[in-house]
Amino acid sequence: MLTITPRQIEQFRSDGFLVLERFLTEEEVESARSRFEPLFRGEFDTGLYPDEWNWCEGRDPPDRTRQICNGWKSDRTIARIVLKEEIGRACATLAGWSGARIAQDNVLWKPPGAKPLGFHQDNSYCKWVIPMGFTTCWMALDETTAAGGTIEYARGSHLWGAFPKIRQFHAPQDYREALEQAARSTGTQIELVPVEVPSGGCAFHAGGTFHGSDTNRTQQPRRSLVTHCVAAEARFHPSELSYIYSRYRRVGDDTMDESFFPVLWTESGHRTAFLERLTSVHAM
Ligand SMILES: O=C(O)CCC(=O)C(=O)O
Repeated sequence: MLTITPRQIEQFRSDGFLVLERFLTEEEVESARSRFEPLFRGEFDTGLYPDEWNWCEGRDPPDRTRQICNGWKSDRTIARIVLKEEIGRACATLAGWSGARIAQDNVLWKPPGAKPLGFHQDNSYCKWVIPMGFTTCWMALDETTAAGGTIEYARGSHLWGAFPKIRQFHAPQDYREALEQAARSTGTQIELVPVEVPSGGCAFHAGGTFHGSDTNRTQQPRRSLVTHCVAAEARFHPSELSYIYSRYRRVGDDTMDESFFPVLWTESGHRTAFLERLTSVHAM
């Protein structure tokens, strides 16, 4: 069971992130890794497409970081990990929320030689939600190193203010461009922290924390799973749209349906009922 201490909360609030060496079990790591090849080939065990499928074998250049968003809808093994109650509890505790629901997951695969993901703030992609703001759990499925293109955080950058979406997310020429512009405009020094953890380790980050990742210059793949949470009571913004996620909004109703944005944990004991069935080992 993951316990977040008051000291870790304090560290998260001052740095904008918190790194934990151990989170997933070996069995969870192995089972998740075994789903990457089928998923990116388009073998979806629930029969449903994910919300975003940014890299497909045979369609996209091999030197790109491969990404699927909301893989939980397509694959029960991924669901079992990214929808963990502990993730919801930890994100809510760090953010100071009374509960957390998932807005989006990421299945990320950076093979040897694959190019960077540009530095960005997650919150610039969260305008469609009220209250606006992600808190994220990033999980390593391989041992991560700076040379292997692990995620990097700019310490304290969640306190710099809000910046727009970046020009190019996948394989930009200069992956630090937006970070450097933001630091210049606020007159701040950049302190980069690469997350180097064993497989099964994790890091939590605030929605305002600048992060990105460089080319994988090793011979090992770098695979990660990510859960982006919003507050459990979050609703759709009445006018700001996400061209993908606002499609789940019903006419005249701003509630976020738990079928698509399940509640992972609340302090009053609520967790979306279907998660137990979806994520039980027997359902796989
Ligand atoms: O793993 C990476 O390279 C970046 C992941 C990311 O952008 C995120 O977790 O929000």
